[in-house]
Amino acid sequence: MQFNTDAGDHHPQEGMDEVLPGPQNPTVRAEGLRRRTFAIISHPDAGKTTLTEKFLLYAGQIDVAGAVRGRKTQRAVASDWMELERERGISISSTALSFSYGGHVVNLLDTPGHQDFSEDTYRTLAAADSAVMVIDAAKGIETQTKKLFRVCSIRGIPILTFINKMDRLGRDPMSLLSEVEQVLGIDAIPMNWPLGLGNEFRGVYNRERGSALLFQPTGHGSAQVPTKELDLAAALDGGSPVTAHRVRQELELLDGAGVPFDRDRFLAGRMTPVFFGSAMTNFGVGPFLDSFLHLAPPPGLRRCDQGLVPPDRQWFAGQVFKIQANLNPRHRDRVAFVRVCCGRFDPEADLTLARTGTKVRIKGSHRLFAREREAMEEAYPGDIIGLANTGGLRLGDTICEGPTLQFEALPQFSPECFATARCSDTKRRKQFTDGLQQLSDEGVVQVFTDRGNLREPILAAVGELQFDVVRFRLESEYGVRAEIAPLPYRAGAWVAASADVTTHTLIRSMKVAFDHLGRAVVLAEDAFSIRHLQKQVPSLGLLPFTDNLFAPTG
Ligand SMILES: Nc1nc2c(ncn2[C@@H]2O[C@H](COP(=O)(O)OP(=O)(O)OP(=O)(O)O)[C@@H](O)[C@H]2O)c(=O)[nH]1
Ligand SMILES: [Mg+2]
Repeated sequence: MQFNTDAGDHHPQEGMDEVLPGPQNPTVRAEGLRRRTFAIISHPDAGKTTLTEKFLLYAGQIDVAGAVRGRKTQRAVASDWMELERERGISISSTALSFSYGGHVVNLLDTPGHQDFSEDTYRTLAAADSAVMVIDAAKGIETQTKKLFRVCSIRGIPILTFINKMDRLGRDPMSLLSEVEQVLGIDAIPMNWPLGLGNEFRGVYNRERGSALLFQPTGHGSAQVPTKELDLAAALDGGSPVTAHRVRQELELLDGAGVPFDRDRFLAGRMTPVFFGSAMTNFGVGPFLDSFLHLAPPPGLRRCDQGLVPPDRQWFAGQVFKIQANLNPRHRDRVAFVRVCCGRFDPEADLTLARTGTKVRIKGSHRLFAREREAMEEAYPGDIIGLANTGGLRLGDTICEGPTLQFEALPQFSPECFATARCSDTKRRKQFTDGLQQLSDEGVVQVFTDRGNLREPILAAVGELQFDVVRFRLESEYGVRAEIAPLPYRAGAWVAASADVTTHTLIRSMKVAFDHLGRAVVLAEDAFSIRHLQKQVPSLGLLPFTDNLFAPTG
């Protein structure tokens, strides 16, 4: 997959940096300031879901944390709720968890790390005000981390770094810090420092407070760890002399380097505060959560087609960043996840869908906690609302009160994997079609029609694993067995509306298909063939599929 990471693409248009005029509301401002809305991101397997789970444990939201690759007797992970996720122990779809903690309303978004699901991760990042980047201490900065980091930095999303798995012998903490600085090109400021590594990891030293926290292991990290606060000398006394010597040297070196933490630089995405810990054993999770709430920004200005929208604007506006059906088997419905960008959300208010100018009727608004939900009668900037049964809403849509505005479009990636889908049971054709329509609305796959073979639609996805998700979800949610057979295409292009592609002889091995609006697309085995056809038959007006991280609204 290719990314357009050229920061030049993101230059705001003239006049786009002006803050929209209009009434502002002090209650909305105060409520917004209490919100912390963030995404947990990283390369696969760094421990995002484990850390999410432990945040919930420390925030008192769950009593016992389940292991990600859970044993049957343990409570299953709250955030990986999909059957397929539990089966494979990976996150497939992002999850929203809202809860109150320490006077804050926390909206946590756990994202999948695998690149086949990265479109979902990127859409979710568009709903976050900050990000927690999890790094596996043994692996350092991995490819997916780099890509995610770049998007955060282009979007100006502040990042906090959690170096995880310190309970295992990993890389040297100093070298991890310099890797963050070198590879990501920002200052990395350790807020705490590990006391011992691997088996000897016993606590962290808080550099700001000048005191150490020592942890005591508990069974499988399912409960909060008992913690003792000591001064450094006392904390080091209990461990090995070698560790004590090493820690003192490292702390001296860090103090000598003398780069202080600078909140403005952090908020501008040019500095990341770094925390060490182990999500599995809970070491360092509690202090990290507390520092996170203290450091992470509340909702800020959001860019729309008319300028920057302040969060405390009187009128509500929000954006759909995720759609998911069958979140919970008890309510087999379709939920649109809306991020409140400004104003107070009231389900009874007069709301407009900006794309069409039509009214939106709210049939159920919920606070989400993974697959669980509860009715939500009001929401403020930063909140994530789950709107049930919203057939008319699409990914990226803005709904608003007062004068119509539209938020920046969500990122879109070009599909690089294609396959045909066949319904094995002709009696369940309707469920097959409905299921595919839903998965297409969710952005899992795109569905094209092959007019020469109407029974076998063509699926297009960013990564192969999405086809497994389609097969699995068709069966578990729609009761349909589908056969999905790979096609050799790797690239595609839209055909200009006026051109009649069927009258042109296509290069061998290309295919014409049609999207849900009846627009023609050409599929080919590589991007080269598309470019060749573009040159040969310019009248087709081919528009190749591309990644679009910052598509203009509209
Ligand atoms: N030793 C050790 N293992 C950990 C720690 N945190 C997570 N793990 C393990 O790492 C594996 C991956 O953890 P997850 O939390 O599923 O990772 P993830 O980042 O959510 O993975 P994806 O969502 O699939 O990208 C699991 O086997 C965890 O038990 C840790 O602090 N120490
Ligand atoms: Mg996960």
